[in-house]
Amino acid sequence: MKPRVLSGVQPSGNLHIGNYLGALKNWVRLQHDYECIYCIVDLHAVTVYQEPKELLSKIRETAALFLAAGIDPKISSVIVQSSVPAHAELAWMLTCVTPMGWLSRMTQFKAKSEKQETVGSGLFQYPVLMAADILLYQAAIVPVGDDQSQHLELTRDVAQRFNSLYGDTFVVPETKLPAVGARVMGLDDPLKKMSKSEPGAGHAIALLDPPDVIRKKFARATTDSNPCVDFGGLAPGVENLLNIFQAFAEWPDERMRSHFAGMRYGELKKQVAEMVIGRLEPLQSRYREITSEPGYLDGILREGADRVAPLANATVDLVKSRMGLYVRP
Ligand code: ATP
Ligand code: LTN
Repeated sequence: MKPRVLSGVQPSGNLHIGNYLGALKNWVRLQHDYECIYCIVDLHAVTVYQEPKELLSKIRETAALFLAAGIDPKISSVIVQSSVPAHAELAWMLTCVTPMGWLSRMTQFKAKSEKQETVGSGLFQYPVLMAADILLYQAAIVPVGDDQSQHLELTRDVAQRFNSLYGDTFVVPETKLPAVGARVMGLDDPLKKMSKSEPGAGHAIALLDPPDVIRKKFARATTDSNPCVDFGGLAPGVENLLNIFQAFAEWPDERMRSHFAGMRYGELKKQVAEMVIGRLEPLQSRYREITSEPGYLDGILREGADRVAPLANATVDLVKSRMGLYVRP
């Protein structure tokens, strides 16, 4: 049996090249060597308010983008988190073994709760639900961007704590970060991670942005007051542009240096934009195909949920019996 991989993306806005380079691109590569489950984590998205009508269309859009990026539903399971109730069920049991102190150290909670007028307790519990997503399937590997490393450490701690309290139950998962593109920064502010929920029009390149919009956003990207690329002292904005290019082009460091050293920023921005446009073009045309076929997406999501539900239910029953809860005969 192949080891299992699980990962997820929130349907909380427009997916961007950070999501692609940090997560989706790696997911596609792992499909052939592992049994993969890729999840649209709608229950995570509602830890902050989402407009109901928009959320539903974002769930569908995110699923279509998974497929357009190259996730093959014949070999990988694509699921919507809330359609497999065992995620929420296991999350409750794990909540009971997770000390509040561990959760209050999470930097994402601190950052997100600062932006809210009232903070729902779901936002605090967010990493426990994420641990449940992973441990439910006994996943060995979790491919994510760098911002999720702390949540993954917590998942490992929760698994180990449960195993030591109740006996060996969970596989303790490993984090898998991409070599380049693990942390794509905002184009308007290269000190901030590119994020779906940042409002600025020039902040992120969405996967469905048309070529002209991509060119404009790169043309306006923040650099510094130098005229050209100097590898001896790269400004964060310039380093970010080079990283984006390298992650898409998959060029080695030496080629990057010899090609870009001394290049004027205007030309650098043009070349990065054309690289990104060229790489997104096949994804965008597959997206149009997928979304023009009525019923196709729902069929994939139903199949995915049907395929994984028995695995998920078996773990919930195992956890119940370990904890001494009643397991329905
Ligand atoms: P939100 O702003 O709603 O929190 P997000 O843009 O941070 O959204 P998530 O749904 O939280 O995106 O993340 C999905 C996946 O994309 C995760 O694996 C995450 O690590 C990765 N990811 C998100 N932003 C980046 C980024 N800027 N660079 C690299 N990877 C990223
Ligand atoms: N918290 C993650 C999304 C997420 C996830 C997961 C990632 C929810 N459940 C399980 C990997 C495995 C984020 O990207 N913000």
